[in-house]
Amino acid sequence: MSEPSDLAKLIFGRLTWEAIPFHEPILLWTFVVVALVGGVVVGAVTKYKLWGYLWREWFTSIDHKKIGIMYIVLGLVMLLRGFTDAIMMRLQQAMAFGDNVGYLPPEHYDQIFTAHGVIMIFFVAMPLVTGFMNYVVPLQIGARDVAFPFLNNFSFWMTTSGAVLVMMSLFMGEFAKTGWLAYPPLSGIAYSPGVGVDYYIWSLQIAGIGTLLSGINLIATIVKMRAPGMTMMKMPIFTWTSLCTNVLIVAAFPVLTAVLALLALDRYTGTNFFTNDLGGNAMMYVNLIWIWGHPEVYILILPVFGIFSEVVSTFSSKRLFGYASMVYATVVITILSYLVWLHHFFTMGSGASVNSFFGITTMIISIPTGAKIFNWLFTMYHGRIRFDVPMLWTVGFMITFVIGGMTGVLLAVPPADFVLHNSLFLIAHFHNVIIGGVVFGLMAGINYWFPKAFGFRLDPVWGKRSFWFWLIGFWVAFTPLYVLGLMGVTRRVSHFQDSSLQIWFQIAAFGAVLIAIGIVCMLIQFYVSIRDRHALRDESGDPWGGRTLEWSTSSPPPAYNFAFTPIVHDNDAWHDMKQRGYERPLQGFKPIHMPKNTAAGIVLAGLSSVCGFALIWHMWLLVGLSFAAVLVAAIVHTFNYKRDFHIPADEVVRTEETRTQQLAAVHV
Ligand SMILES: [Cu+2]
Repeated sequence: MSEPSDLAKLIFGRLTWEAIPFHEPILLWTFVVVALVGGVVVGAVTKYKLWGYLWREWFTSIDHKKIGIMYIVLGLVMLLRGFTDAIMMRLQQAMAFGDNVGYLPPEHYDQIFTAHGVIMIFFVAMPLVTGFMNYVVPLQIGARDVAFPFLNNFSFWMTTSGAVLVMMSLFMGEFAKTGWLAYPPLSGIAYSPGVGVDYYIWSLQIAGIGTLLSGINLIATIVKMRAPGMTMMKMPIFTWTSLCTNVLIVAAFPVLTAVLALLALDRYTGTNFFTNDLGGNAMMYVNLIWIWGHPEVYILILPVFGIFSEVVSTFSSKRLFGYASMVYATVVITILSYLVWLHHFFTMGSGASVNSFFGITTMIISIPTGAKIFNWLFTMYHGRIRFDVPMLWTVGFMITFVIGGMTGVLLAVPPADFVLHNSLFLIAHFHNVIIGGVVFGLMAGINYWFPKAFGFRLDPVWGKRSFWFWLIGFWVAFTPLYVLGLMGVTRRVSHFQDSSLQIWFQIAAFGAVLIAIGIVCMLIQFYVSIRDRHALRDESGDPWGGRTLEWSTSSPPPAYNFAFTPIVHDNDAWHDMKQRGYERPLQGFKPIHMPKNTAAGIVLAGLSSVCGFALIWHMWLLVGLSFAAVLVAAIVHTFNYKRDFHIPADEVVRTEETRTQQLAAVHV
C-alpha cells in the first residue's frame, strides 16, 4: 500500500477504507439494521411531508418545552443503543466459559462495555434529566421560558452532536477500549494509538459544553425568573433539586473539560501529564476525573429525588412531609458530593488517614439521603395513596435504592473496598442505585408529566407491565453479580475458566432479557397511548390532582406558558390556588415577546461535530475550515438575534378565558 501524498494526508488524515469494519460481521449487520430503520423513518417523514414542520417547529425551536421533549427523545433513543450493549455483554459472559470463547472477541467486548458506560451516563441519563429540568422548571416557577432560549437550543444540539459522534464510531474506526472513564496510561497514545479514545474525548468535550451551558441557563432561570411571591423556601422541591444539580454541573463539568483537554494534549502534542514516564502521573487523571465523576452521579440522582417528592405528595394527596428538611438534605448532599471522590480508588494506597476521611464523608452522605426516604414515607403515612404508574415506580425505587445505598455504605469501608474494588459487586452496586434510582425516577417522571406535555395520559396497563418487568428483571440480573463479586469475580472480563460460575451469569442474562421486555412494554405503551389518545385525553390539564404550578396551565401549555404571571403564596402554589377556588390571575397582563426560532443552534453544533470528527481523524485542513466556520456562524448569529415576535394581547386573553371556563366546567 503506497504512502499517501502530503495533500492527501492534509485532507484525509488517517481516514482510509480500512476504517470501515467490513471484516466485522456483527458491525456489518448492525449497519444494515440501522440503515433499514433509518430508511423507514426518513421515508415516513418524507412521505408525510414532515421535514418542514420538524425544522420550523422543533429543530429550530427555542421553546423550553419542545427542547425538553427533544432531550427526552434523544435519551430514549440512546437507551436502546446502550441497552443493546448491555444485552451483548450479558450474552457473552453467559456463554464464554472454558473452550467456548463466546461470540465477541476481547477488543470488541472492551469497546462495548466502554460505549455502554459512556452512552448510559452522557447520552441517556444526562439528556433525560436535562430534558425534565428544561420542560418542568419554567412551568413550576411561573416563567414564560428559560433565561437564554437560544442558548438552550444550542446546548441541546451540542449534546446531540456528541451522541452522533459516538454512534459514528460504530461504523467508522472504533470506540475506546478503556472503560467509561478512559484511565491513562491505557488511554494514552502509547497503548491506544487508534481513534477510539479520540472519539471518546471529542464527543464528550462537545456534549460537555452543551451540558455546562444548560447548567448556567437553568441556574439563571431559577434565581431570576420566579413568579412574585415564590421565595426560595416556596420553590417546589423539583425546582430546588434542579437548582442544586445545576450548581453541581457548573462546578464539576469544567473539571471534565480540563482533564480531557490534558489527555488530548498528551495524545496530540506529546505532553506528559498522565504518561508513565517523564514526570507524568496517571493518578492525577484518576483524581480529576472522579472530582467530576462523583458529583456527576448526584447530578443524575438529585433531579430524580425531586421527581419522587412531587409524585409522592401528589399520589398521597398530602403536602410533602418535612419540606424544609428536604431542602436542607438536598443542599447538604450537594456539598458532600464534592467531598467523597476518592472512594472510587481507596486502593490507590493513599494511606489510612486519607481513606478514612473519604470513607467517613461517603457514609455521612447516606444520612441526608435517608432523611429523604423517611420524608417520603411520612408523606405516604395516612395519605390517600393512589398506585398509579408513577407511584409504582416510586415505591419500586424506595425498596431498590435503599438496598443499593446499603451496599454503597459497605463499599465506603476502605478494608471492605480493598476486597470488592473493581469486582462485580461494585458493578451490581452502582447499577442498583442508577437503575433503581435514576432510571426508575425518570420512568416515574415520564408517566407523571406526559399528560401535561401532550394532553393525554400514557396507557396504564402497559405502563404497569413495563414497571414489573423492569423491577423483577433488575433483581434477577444484578443479584447474581453481587454474589459473583463476593466470590471475587472482577469486572470487564469477557471469558472465564471456572465453569461453576456460569450458572450465575446465565441467571443474570435471563434478568437482562426481562428488562428488555420491560423496555419493549414501554415502547408498546407509547404506541397504544398515541393510538388511544382520545380515550386517554385529559381536559383538565391536571389529571393527577397536582400541587405545583405546572398543573395550572392547559395541557399542552400555550407557547408562552403563562399569560398572566401567577402570584404565589405557598410551595404547593397550584394546590393553594385550588383551595382558594381556582383563583388564577387574570389581570396585570405583560406583553409577550419571545425570540424567534433560529437555525443558528443546529448549524453551530453541526459545524462543531464536523470539527470534532476532523480532529479525531487528523484531517487538519477540515479542522481549520470547520473551526473558522463555527466562528463566522457565531458572529453572524449575533447580528440577527435581535428579531423577536409578540403575541397579541387579545389572543392571549381569549385563550385564558377559555382555560378558565375549561377549569370551571371540569371542577363544577
Ligand atoms: Cu462516588
